[in-house]
Amino acid sequence: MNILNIDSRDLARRMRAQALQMVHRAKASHIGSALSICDIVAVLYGQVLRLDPKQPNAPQRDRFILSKGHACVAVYAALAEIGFFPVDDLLEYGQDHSVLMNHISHKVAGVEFSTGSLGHGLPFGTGKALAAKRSKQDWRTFVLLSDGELGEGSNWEALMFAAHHQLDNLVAIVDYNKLQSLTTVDKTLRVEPLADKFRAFGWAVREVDGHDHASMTDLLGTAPWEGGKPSFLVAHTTKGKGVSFMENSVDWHYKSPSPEQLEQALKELSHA
Ligand SMILES: Cc1ncc(C[n+]2csc(CCOP(=O)(O)OP(=O)(O)O)c2C)c(N)n1
Repeated sequence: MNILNIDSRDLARRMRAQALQMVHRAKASHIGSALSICDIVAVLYGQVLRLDPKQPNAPQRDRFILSKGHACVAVYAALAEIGFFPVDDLLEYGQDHSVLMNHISHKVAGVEFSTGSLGHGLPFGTGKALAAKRSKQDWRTFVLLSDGELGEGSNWEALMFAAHHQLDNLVAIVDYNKLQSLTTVDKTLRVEPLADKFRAFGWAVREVDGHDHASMTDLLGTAPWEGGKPSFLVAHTTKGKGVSFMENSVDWHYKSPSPEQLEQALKELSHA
């Protein structure tokens, strides 16, 4: 099974434009959360994951789980842009009876697991990684978490479990944008010292700029970094990345762009 080898920067640009239009059309929330992860998701789908859009359920595919399911438009856009389903279907996002629901749904081709209630992706991914080991399969599992999500205790059970079972076929990434829904992670429930915590739990840990495609391609493409240990990538990101008036602002956790704001955002992206 192949890596698609798609230009991830170009993919991320297309994903951002699609995500903005989807959220605007559906009058939905979470555009800041989606823009935060477009670069990470584009690197994964373009340069790292082994998959085939023509065979979404191929047994040898790598598994990707978006645990911060509220940011689903980034993943729906990526899946459509690389051919899992027609790009025109994105217009149905958030409409009545559409499978493209406002939190990620496994009814969509290419999606492994439905999330939205935070704290479920890593425990599920850990089970997947254990199943691959036990059945002697070489596919890998990647889980993308948010920083505020780490307040859910279920993650810390999974962190212990994965290290105990030496799941070096598991890669977790935290989208470390330092913001939650209404204020900073620091003011809500402090997670620092984050990298040291993961290390103390027995994981191999690396830190990266979560908008630097070359560094992320290198790191994610070469995991596991330490034999017998699961890998944790702390990706430092900006919530709302790519649209000046959305960057680093909690407003865009819930707000949906007006027609004028959409136009302005798309103009900025086209000049990026
Ligand atoms: C178990 C659970 N509690 C509360 C929520 C409501 N909720 C949605 S997003 C969010 C936090 C957003 O911050 P973060 O997790 O850091 O993600 P970001 O959007 O900043 O990437 C919360 C509390 C939820 N989805 N699941």
